Amino acid sequence: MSNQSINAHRLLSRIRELGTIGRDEEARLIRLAASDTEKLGRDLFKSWLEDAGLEIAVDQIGNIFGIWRPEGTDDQPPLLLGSHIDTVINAGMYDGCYGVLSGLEVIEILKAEDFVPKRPIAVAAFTNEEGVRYAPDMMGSLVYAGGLGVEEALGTIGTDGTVLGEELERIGYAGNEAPGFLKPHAYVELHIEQGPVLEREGVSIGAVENLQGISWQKVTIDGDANHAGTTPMSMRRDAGHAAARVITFLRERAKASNTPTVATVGCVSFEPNAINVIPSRATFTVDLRDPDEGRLKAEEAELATFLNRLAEEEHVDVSVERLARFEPVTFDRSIVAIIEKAAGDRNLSCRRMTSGAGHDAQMVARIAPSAMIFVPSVGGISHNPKEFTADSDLIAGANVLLDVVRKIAANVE
Ligand code: HGY
Ligand code: MN
Ligand code: MN
Repeated sequence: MSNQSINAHRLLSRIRELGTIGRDEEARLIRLAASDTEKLGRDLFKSWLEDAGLEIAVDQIGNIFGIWRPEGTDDQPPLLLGSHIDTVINAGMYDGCYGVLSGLEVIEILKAEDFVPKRPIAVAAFTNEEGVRYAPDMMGSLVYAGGLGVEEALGTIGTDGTVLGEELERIGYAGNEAPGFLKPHAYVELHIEQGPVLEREGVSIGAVENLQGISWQKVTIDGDANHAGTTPMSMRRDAGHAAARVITFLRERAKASNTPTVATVGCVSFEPNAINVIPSRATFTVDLRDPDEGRLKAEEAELATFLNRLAEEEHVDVSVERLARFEPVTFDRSIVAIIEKAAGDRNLSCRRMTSGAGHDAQMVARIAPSAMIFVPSVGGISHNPKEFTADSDLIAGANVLLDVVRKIAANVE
């Protein structure tokens, strides 16, 4: 067992410092991809990469890499660590940032001691993991893994009408490196669980062996605006009511199923959005997830059938736009085993698990053996300012990452 540990004070203070960047007047944390506030977070992360003496590279989709290339390792592909520093709206301060800053911390610790890796070690902050402003989510790592063309990604129109490529230019993170310029030997991502499992079972470390499939769609329902007072119920083409039926359909189906299927409608808007006008248009998003691809496909088909029936019954027009679709991913068994052993060597309880959330690791897994390490989320809360992980768990997770990196980087098999 290694007796070396990370510098807990440095890691925790960086997590807290980055957590102050991008707070609005109500102190809500909002660092949406390629926004002014995210630029400030990127600048801070880059300054820490510079302080650590790492080579810095930014690719054309704005992914930031800090690379440690010890003498004589250049003929080997790097071990890659990382996650993301963009956030959702009114976010917690650990989601993504914990993995990026722990990756940097591990590199700094190994660099400072006489550890000589057999390969370079790098840490990445991937662009637009959250997908809140520009869909799909995990976009930067998807482009990096060759799953989406960089020009197509840069041309993405945001929920605010901006163009991603122009925003990256504007904030100074439209890099020169071609996506995938740095092909990794392997990828390990440390992340908070964002769910209730580890805390409920009193387990310190999650060795994540797979990640569920994700289906994002935008649904637009068109009816007729009409007077709320004069229009008899039988004469209405009420887009708002039709949308409400879909939301209820999705929730009741997911709740009634005895499978891990989850369904969420996170965004809803009505037009003209006036108290005394029957909505002419309803626009909303549908997030469906399931660890089983067959079930996920079946849920999508059930929704499509319901929407057709709804159009008939409510005399409305329904259109659907695909925003994201990722199949379930299985991570690398040998890295999962290394994670389990590293946890055991530190006398930390550990269990294998599935990730309910999407992560950059699911994209990097397309081009290199990848796996994830989870630490507990208090109350299973995330994507919420109440998101919290105890310092002791944050430190334990980063120490497991340190040992996993030491193990993988010490060999060239
Ligand atoms: O949607 C997700 O699961 C991730 O937070 N982007
Ligand atoms: Mn995340
Ligand atoms: Mn997230």
